[in-house]
Amino acid sequence: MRRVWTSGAERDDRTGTGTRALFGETMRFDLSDGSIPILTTKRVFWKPAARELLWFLSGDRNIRRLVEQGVHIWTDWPLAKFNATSGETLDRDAFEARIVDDADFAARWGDLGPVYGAQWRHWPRYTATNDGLYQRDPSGIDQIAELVHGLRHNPSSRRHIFTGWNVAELIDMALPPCHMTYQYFISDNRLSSILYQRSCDLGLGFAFNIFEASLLLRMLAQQCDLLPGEIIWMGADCHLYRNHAHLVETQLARTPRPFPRLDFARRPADIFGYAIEDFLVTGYDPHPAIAAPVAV
Ligand code: DHF
Ligand code: TMP
Repeated sequence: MRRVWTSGAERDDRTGTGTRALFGETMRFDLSDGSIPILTTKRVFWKPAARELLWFLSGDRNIRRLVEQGVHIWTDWPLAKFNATSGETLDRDAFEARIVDDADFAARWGDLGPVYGAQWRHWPRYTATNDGLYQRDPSGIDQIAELVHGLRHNPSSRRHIFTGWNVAELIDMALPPCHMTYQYFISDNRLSSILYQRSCDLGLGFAFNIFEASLLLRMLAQQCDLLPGEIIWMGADCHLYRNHAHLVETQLARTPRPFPRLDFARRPADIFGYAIEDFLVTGYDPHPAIAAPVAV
């Protein structure tokens, strides 16, 4: 954050907010001691982040299940679309109440398009029919199930990858995936991962992204009887929004504390069987939370 803030290039951006950015940055975190990177220079609400990961893994693409659980992080994008195109105007609370109370309204306005969960679990596949046409297989390819199968049965593979970057469907997504490609590597019975993130909001999104990628690594390791290794985060456009000066300067003035540790309450039957109660985070003693506006 310090390097981006002091030496990043000033850039205009899609949201009109403006950023300072560096391109091509790497961070490495050693997870082998059971620690988990939840930032300590501000309180990170790790439960909403864990709920987001579980929502991705369920294959869902509608904000309704998130909103029902009190997770508001995806509401602003469908809300902006609603206010711009429906002829009605609602504030955030009223929009979320309609999403929860009215299933038809949620189906119409809460859908984000074929984002993360849809691609992770149901990447579209087309099969040839007898008349030489192609027909869409409605369930698609389950990249996560295939990943687990590959980690278990072909540990030395160099193809342990899943991605949300479905070029043909980007146009239908509320936002093209930011944390877009995950790759895994097994050595000495330890599972490591690289996350490639094309665009990173270091003030808000990053804290969620690095925690969720680490949590997923730990879940995969548990399911495949592996130990946790290292997580390597690779960010392309790494930026701080100009209106996050207060957040940045406050975080930079604080001294980081040790990361907490993560344990599991049980071992679920498969990678899709985890619930929020299974994640036991201990020793998390962060500095206070810092509110900051999200650029929509
Ligand atoms: N757009 C931008 N500009 N930045 C993002 O980080 C971002 N992230 C998205 C979608 N679009 C985005 C999805 N993930 C928050 C965190 C993650 C997230 C979206 C928003 C967020 O607002 N976090 C606040 C509040 C957390 C809470 O309410 O629980 C934070 O202080 O961490
Ligand atoms: P972009 O699509 O124009 O790159 O805008 C997406 C913004 O959201 C950008 O600031 C990066 C940020 N972001 C994250 O940092 N992490 C995330 O998980 C998501 C969804 C978005």
